[in-house]
Amino acid sequence: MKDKGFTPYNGQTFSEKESEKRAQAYYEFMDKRRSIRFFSDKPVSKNIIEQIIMTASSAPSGAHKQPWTFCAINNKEIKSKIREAAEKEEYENYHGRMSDEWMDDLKAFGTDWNKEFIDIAPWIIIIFRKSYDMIDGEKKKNYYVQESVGIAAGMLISAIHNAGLVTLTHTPSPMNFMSKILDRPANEKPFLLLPVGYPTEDAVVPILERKGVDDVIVYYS
Ligand code: IYR
Repeated sequence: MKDKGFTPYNGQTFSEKESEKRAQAYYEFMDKRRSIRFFSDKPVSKNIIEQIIMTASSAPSGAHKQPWTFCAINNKEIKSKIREAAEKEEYENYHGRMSDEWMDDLKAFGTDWNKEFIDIAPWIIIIFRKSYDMIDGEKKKNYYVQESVGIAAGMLISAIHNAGLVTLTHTPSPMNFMSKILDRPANEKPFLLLPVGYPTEDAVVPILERKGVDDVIVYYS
């Protein structure tokens, strides 16, 4: 990044009471987010997709390199090609490549090799991570790429939820096929696939509990 100096920070702050209200309301809102496997084909506008991706791209990143590309796909043929290739890999995963322990851990979620949602959801977003940038034919290194792209993915998921849409984090493995189908350059590697859309009216989610305060927080006061 070119050194452009500094400017006053203009983010919002709130009174403690207002902060408490907002923190609790946001927690309650985010706690309603669920991974959804049942998508409706109801369209979602390109404008919404663009806004949620730009929210994700506002994520912090190592040396502000923003080492990501978001491929937003609503082309039916391309989605079908991706589904077909993803299912081929997942079929192998569910028929021997995943350990018994792993298969057992997944039972509660009812997942299998069928990835119909890739065809049905109006959009799929595939996030690519860039371990380096090519600038004027020169390799420029990026930093903390995995962390940076993980944070951006989390912000994307929050933005999708905020827009009243649903998603699912899908990591077909191995996933090099996505680079080929989407003709991505050598410095980009697939990171995560997210279908984005509306849930079907009869969508169900597994009954699960989230860890509580004492399970996930250790205070040092
Ligand atoms: N990639 C497979 C298997 C899978 C793995 C985990 I860990 C999950 O939380 C869910 C699924 C699939 O997408 O079905």
